[in-house]
Amino acid sequence: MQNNPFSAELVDRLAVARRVVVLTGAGVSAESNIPTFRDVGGLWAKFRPEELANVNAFLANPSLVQGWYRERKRIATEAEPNAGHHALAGFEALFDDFALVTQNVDNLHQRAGSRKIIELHGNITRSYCIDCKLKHDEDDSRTVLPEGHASICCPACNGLIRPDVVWFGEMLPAHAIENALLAARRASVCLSIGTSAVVYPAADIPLVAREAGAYVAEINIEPSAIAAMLDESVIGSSGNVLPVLVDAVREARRSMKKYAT
Ligand code: BV8
Ligand code: ZN
Repeated sequence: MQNNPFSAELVDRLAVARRVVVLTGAGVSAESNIPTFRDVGGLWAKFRPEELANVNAFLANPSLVQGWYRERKRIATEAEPNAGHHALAGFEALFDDFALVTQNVDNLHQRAGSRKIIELHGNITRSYCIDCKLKHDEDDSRTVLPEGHASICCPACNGLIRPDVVWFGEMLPAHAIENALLAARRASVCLSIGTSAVVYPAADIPLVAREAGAYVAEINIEPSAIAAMLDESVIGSSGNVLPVLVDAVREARRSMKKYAT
């Protein structure tokens, strides 16, 4: 095996696996020029999480938080999925039972064609009214900016519009975390890709998978907070490593078939 950053064991395990769970974080979108959260120059560089990504900050200064998300939504919409997103979209077809559990809200996995996605922290392309829960599309011409208000309000009840993302201190959507943990418990291989693994309960996913007997590898440009608890730490960027890993698994399956006949 040429000098791949990942082990032959990881390829072999993926080649025979039927159930795979993948957890992704902001690092997967870094090569699409979407700033990560905690890397130098990341989203939190200007603001701290407690300043923006929580409901109290939103209620205290709705136009600041709405503006921050509007800017992030613009960046995400203008960005393109990268080779790592596309490799993961191709990956799901290789397994009977595959779950792409993402912390990312940028919609790039969806745009790359992944279908078996579990959105742990929501999706920045969706918004809703905090009072009547009416779904809101930013381009909605009925959007009202009441006189003297700098924040976007609901055309139906004048309530504040918020992004459909999970803020700190908020529960994750019950179906999302339940399905993610189910997938982790039954997986034979788990990949944790582009996440610092500091946010919970998302960071539990690889640990639950390992606890249940899965082989767990992370792909990151540097070891994450949980690297020492995993079976393998692959150092490399997801846009480079993932296409090579998917090809290696396909190749391993081809040779297994050849020798099986
Ligand atoms: C909750 C959405 C019940 C909004 C986000 C247990 C223990 C400790 C703390 C807690 C706990 N349970 C709850 C908490 C509190 C809190 C928490 O985890 N705090 C942390 C900071 C300590 N969790 C919560 O509040 C969660 N809610 O549990 O409810 C509850 C409530 C109150 C009290 C108890 C229980 C809700 C968490 C969700 C918060 N929302 N985002 C938005 O996007 O604005 S979190 C935010 O961080 C994003 O979703 C992001 O995805 C997530 C994780 O960050 P990463 O994706 O990992 O990104 P990061 O920049 O950190 O790392 C990037 C990585 O990529 C790096 O490792 C880098 O090396 C790597 N990388 C860079 N380039 C590349 C690369 N890798 C590969 N290739 C590259 N090219
Ligand atoms: Zn409303």
